[in-house]
Amino acid sequence: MTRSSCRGCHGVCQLLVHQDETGKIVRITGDKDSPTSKGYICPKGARAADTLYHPDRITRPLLREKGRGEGAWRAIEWDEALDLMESHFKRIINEHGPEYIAIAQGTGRPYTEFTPRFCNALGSPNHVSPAHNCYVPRNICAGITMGWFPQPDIYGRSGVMPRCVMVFGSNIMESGGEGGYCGKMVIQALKEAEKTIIIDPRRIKACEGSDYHLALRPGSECALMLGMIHVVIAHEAYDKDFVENYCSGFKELQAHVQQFTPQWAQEITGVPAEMIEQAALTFARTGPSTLIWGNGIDESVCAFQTARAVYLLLALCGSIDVPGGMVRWVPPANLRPKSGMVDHAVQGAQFLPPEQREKCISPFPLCPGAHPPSFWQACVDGKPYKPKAIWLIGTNPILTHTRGDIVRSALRDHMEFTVTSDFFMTPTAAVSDLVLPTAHWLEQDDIVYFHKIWCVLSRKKLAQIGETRDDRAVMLEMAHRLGLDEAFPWKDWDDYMAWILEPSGMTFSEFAEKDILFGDMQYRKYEEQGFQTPSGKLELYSNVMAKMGLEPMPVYTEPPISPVSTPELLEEFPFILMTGCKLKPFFHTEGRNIPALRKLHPNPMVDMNPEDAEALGLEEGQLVQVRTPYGTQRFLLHPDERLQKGVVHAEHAWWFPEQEEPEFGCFTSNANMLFGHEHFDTISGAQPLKSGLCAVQAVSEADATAPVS
Ligand SMILES: Nc1nc2c(c(=O)[nH]1)N[C@H]1C(S)=C(S)[C@@H](COP(=O)(O)OP(=O)(O)OC[C@H]3O[C@@H](n4cnc5c(=O)[nH]c(N)nc54)[C@H](O)[C@@H]3O)O[C@H]1N2
Ligand SMILES: Nc1nc2c(c(=O)[nH]1)N[C@H]1C(S)=C(S)[C@@H](COP(=O)(O)OP(=O)(O)OC[C@H]3O[C@@H](n4cnc5c(=O)[nH]c(N)nc54)[C@H](O)[C@@H]3O)O[C@H]1N2
Ligand code: SF4
Ligand SMILES: [Mo]
Repeated sequence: MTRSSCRGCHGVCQLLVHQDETGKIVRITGDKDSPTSKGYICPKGARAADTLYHPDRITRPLLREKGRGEGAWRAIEWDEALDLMESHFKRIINEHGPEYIAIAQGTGRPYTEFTPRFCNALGSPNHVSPAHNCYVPRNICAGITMGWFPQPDIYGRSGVMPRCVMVFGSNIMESGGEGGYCGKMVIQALKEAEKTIIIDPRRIKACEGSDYHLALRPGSECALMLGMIHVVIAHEAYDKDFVENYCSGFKELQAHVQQFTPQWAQEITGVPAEMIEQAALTFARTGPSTLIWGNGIDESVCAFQTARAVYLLLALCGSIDVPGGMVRWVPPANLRPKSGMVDHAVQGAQFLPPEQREKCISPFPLCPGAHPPSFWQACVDGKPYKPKAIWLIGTNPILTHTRGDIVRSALRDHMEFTVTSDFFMTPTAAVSDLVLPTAHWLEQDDIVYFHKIWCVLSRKKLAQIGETRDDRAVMLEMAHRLGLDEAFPWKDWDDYMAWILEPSGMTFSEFAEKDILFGDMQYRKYEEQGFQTPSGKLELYSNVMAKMGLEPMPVYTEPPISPVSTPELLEEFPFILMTGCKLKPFFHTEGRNIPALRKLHPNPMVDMNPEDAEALGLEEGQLVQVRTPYGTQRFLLHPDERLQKGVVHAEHAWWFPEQEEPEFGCFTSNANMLFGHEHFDTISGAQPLKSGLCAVQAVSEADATAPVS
């Protein structure tokens, strides 16, 4: 039995991996001695070996033999695959320039520490990822507002737990882990808190026993925050010492929010003014207060300003860098940083020449990397230019990005060379030229650092299936072949890990023995260091944004397709549509081909309030179509009491590995085909994936023969 750390989601759980005498992994269980997860394990973690040993796993590099998407593959040697990539990449760099090669990645997975660095070192600004819709705008916003990204102090390592916990647009306590926090630990923090405030259109599990559930209208988060800030200032409930000494722009904020009364917020959000007032005062007066937040905030045209408003509320409430509040973790000493959150240089922006940065395909000033919808469009129509090659590492954008049809056309019909690194033949891999077999976390030695900066965990290689390779080892080798040695001076993956550990004097096996390392936490670091902003203070009024010509004070933007913005659509599309709330058995598109997981959730579902379903004459399990101004997709109906009336939720990331290559049914129940490419957050490029309008209708008898799975 070996203690390792899981990467079935954003990872944080320490697990026990049990092997038989031949070394085969036979069972994976939770580790009750783990300080990060205290014995928790979810179905994805428990079934990790089902992915590892899956008969459909790609175990050798595969080269396309016929046209793209025709399903004809030939296994080749790694050297041949790497030669091919090297020659295409070199040719494109010479003929067109490095910006014509894009590196795409998915959400935070082990490769994340090298993908942006590789892209920057290559000289390409076109790093493509779902980050504009997830997490990173909050991170950039934090950088601008205070210089670092505050994290919830919910593990009690200081001896202090939060007295008030706010959960805002996040459901990780139900779905798994996120950002380095295990769902179980969030539940624990909610249990221990005196007061809990849940802000979510759905009555999620966290609402059970909570003090306040603010069931706002999807997309109206920023209005709610502005109303709460108004209350905290009007009642002088803010932390005067912190505001006076460590914040700048209070007068401007006070004047700005005067208009945003709880009554004003009630009209927009649908949350009663009195509840807004009480929740705001509770959050301010029951310190230390902390926050768990998520995609409910990110996937909106107001994502950036909502994040700004949240930081201002946290600052006013004195939550910043105090025990039990929202803190900046001190990473373990004597390890070189592996996270861009500790040292920006890790991401390698210093290797990208400024003139190359200018060529990034993104019309948005603070979009992280290339803006995916704009990037895929550019591949098809050549505006501003037409990228020629892409290396997709751990992403399935035909399903997870909007308009998979454009993504697919970009890959299949327009690129000169495409390579995908994955475990399986996915709808995205299926239209590539070359597919590289990727090592699973059970096949990796790792110093697990990415999100969990408050601790570092070890991961041990316990298996090797076929010729799979760690993405990072492959990027290292490609970097050497392309002469990117300045950014990648390490000989190989082991050499890199030895370099990370070097200041500690430990070898990898000595580190692996320890399993976990903690940082030596200090709080209120701003007292000595100030904040890393132009004024040296936490900027309630953002000088950086003002200088960029952006609104320096948070303002609310109504969702572009909503009962308020487009009342003329209501007759045809009477429901508010949220998409992609995370499902426990799956990690985005992963898990549909794991029988033990699929059994837990066999079909793509659309959830709606039971009264709405009844009014439409729809029943549990019935095949329905969800229609928006942009498309129609099919799901099975699930009457769900957690949803307020008038709001519908369609699951994302559905494909059917049991169906035929190359599509694997990726366009029948694809929630991302229900959106257009017109509406974005003007600052970050985020998309309103949780606040559209739709109709839900029964599929006619004749049509119902086309099943979803
Ligand atoms: N409508 C809607 N769309 C959404 C969302 C939503 O809420 N609504 N959520 C969005 C969010 S938050 C995100 S982060 C994105 C996620 O988007 P992606 O990260 O693109 O998610 P996946 O589609 O699961 O793609 C991951 C692929 O990589 C493979 N893979 C897994 N681990 C590794 C690895 O270590 N290396 C390699 N090479 N391959 C690996 C998997 O088999 C899978 O095929 O989706 C977004 N899409
Ligand atoms: N099991 C599992 N775990 C995962 C993932 C997975 O795919 N599966 N994905 C991982 C990734 S990449 C991410 S980013 C995280 C995301 O995890 P979460 O942040 O929890 O994301 P979601 O489940 O998409 O949405 C969270 C909540 O937002 C609410 N919501 C929807 N619209 C709105 C709105 O307009 N306003 C507000 N305030 N709330 C709204 C939804 O009802 C939902 O309860 O999960 C990670 N963990
Ligand atoms: S919550 Fe995430 S890290 Fe924990 S066991 Fe499940 S997949 Fe693994
Ligand atoms: Mo995400």
